[in-house]
Parts: sequence; structure tokens; C-alpha cells
Amino acid sequence: MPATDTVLSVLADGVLTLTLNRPDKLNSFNEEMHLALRAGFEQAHADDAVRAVLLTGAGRGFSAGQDLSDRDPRKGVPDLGHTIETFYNPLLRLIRSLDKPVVCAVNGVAAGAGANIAFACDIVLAARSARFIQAFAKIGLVPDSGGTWSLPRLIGEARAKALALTAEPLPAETAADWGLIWRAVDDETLLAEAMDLAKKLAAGPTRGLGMTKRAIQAAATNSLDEQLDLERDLQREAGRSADYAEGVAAFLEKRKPEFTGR
Ligand code: T3D
Repeated sequence: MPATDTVLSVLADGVLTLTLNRPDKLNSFNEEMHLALRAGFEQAHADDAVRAVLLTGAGRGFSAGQDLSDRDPRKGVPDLGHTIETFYNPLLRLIRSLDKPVVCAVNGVAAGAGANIAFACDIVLAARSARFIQAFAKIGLVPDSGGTWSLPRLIGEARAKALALTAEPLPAETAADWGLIWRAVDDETLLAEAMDLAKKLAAGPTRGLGMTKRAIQAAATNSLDEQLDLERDLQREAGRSADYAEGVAAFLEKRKPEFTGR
């Protein structure tokens, strides 16, 4: 991890907690925070001790997306395609390709890329006071960080278009009712509930959970036949894991399994 406190990183009980930490800017993304968050997800990929990730934000917001103070038009026309290619797209790919569960605790407003990064995570809990805003429409941009891909898949084209074209804030409870996130919970209990969930996942059969994530994501582009073949192949691999042997042995011996993530 680069020497920066823009993302706080703590590994405990198999959970790597990454906290976006620019609260006075509503955790909007500058280059430093991008690099720190990327380093966190790279660690999650490389380190076997990490068996789940918890992503959240410090202060009253989750993330307001791109730091617009880095985009002063008086300093010239930026190449936003370059920044998407260099920063946002690699981050999205790191989250989606991680063979370990990523829990997101949306502690407050999530706007622009901040909202769509949350939607890329595997299980999203949000504080009841949080709201999601496709803020791009307000500044003449297009939803990025996978928003044009995830929104229609999660909530359908009609709702996706309305959110993206109006930038209307979506309350956490409506997001949960629509299936955009897993659950809206009380503000006071959000972090504890998210951590509890992340710890349970981290104590689970990591390889099986990772393959489950991979299979569900592949369904977005696979035919049924392709998906059935994929399930066969992944089940073959899962059946050879130490955690499968432990899970079945524990069931037969009527005891709690002790998964090691192998
Ligand atoms: O550029 C590229 O590389 C392309 C990629 C783009 C990805 C994107 O995410 S584009 C979308 C960028 N984000 C936005 O347009 C959202 C801008 N922010 C807002 O609309 C509002 O701040 C919120 C709706 C998120 C929250 O409103 P509110 O009233 O709760 O808070 P606030 O008072 O507006 O903000 C609090 C502070 O955070 C304030 O600073 P101050 O006045 O106290 O010193 C505000 O300027 C700052 N802040 C909020 N969002 C951003 C920000 N500073 C920089 N960049 C921000 N995005």
C-alpha cells in the first residue's frame, strides 16, 4: 500500500477492511485515493490471509465520485477516457474478478462513480439515511464505473434510464426494494452488521464462494448451455477442495465445519 491515509486498510479475522478516507471531500476520488484503493484490492487478490473484503467510507458520505476540484475546465479540456482507462476501469475489474466476497457498507451518500463502485461489490448494505445518485447527468457526463452495465441488469432498463437521465437521488430503502442493493439497515448498526457478515464470509469455504461469484457473474453473458457446462467444471474443482471435504465431514459428524479457505 502506498504511504497515504486516503484509504485506511485493516486486516483482521480474514477481513480486509478498506475505508475511503477523504471525509471533508465526501471521499471523492483523486489519484492518490485511486492508487491506495487499487493497492488494497491487489492485496486482496494476492494475500491468502484475506478471505473477504469490506469496503466503506469515513465520515458522513460513502463517496461523491470523481473529485471535481481536479477537473477545473479553466485549466484545459481533460481526456476523461484516459482517466477512466487508467483508474476507474482497473478498479472495477479488480473488484469483479476477485475470487473472494466483497461486502460494501454504504454509510452515506454515494454519487457518480461512488454509487457504481458500490454496485460492483457482491453484497451491498446501506445506512437507511444513504442515497444513491447517478450525478453524471448533472455535469454532462455518462455513467461510468460499470453503471450502464450494472443498473439495467439489476433494476431493468426503465428504472436505469430514469435514474441516469434525471440524477434523482434514490433512498437506500428504495434501492433495497428494487434489488439494487441487498439491504438497508439502521445507520447506527450498519458497520457492525456489515462486519459481522464479512467475518462470516471470511470464515466460509473461500474457494467455493469465489467460484459461486464467478459463476453468477458469468451468467450475464452465457447461454444456459454454457452456464451448465461452467457449473459442471466449477463443481468438479470445488469437489476437490479441502473445504468441501471438511464441510461434508462436519455434516456427517454433526459438528461445526472449520473451513480453511483451501
Ligand atoms: O473525471 C473523470 O475522471 C471521469 C469520471 C467521473 C466519475 C464521476 O464520479 S463524475 C460525478 C462526480 N460527482 C458529482 O458530480 C457529485 C458532486 N457532489 C454532489 O452533487 C453533492 O456534493 C452530493 C449530492 C454528493 C452531496 O451533497 P451534500 O449537500 O450532502 O454535500 P455538499 O455540501 O455538496 O458537499 C460537502 C463537501 O464535499 C463540499 O465541500 P465544502 O464546500 O464543504 O468545502 C463539497 O464541495 C465537497 N464535494 C462533494 N462532492 C465533491 C466534492 N468535492 C469534490 N468533488 C466532488 N465530487
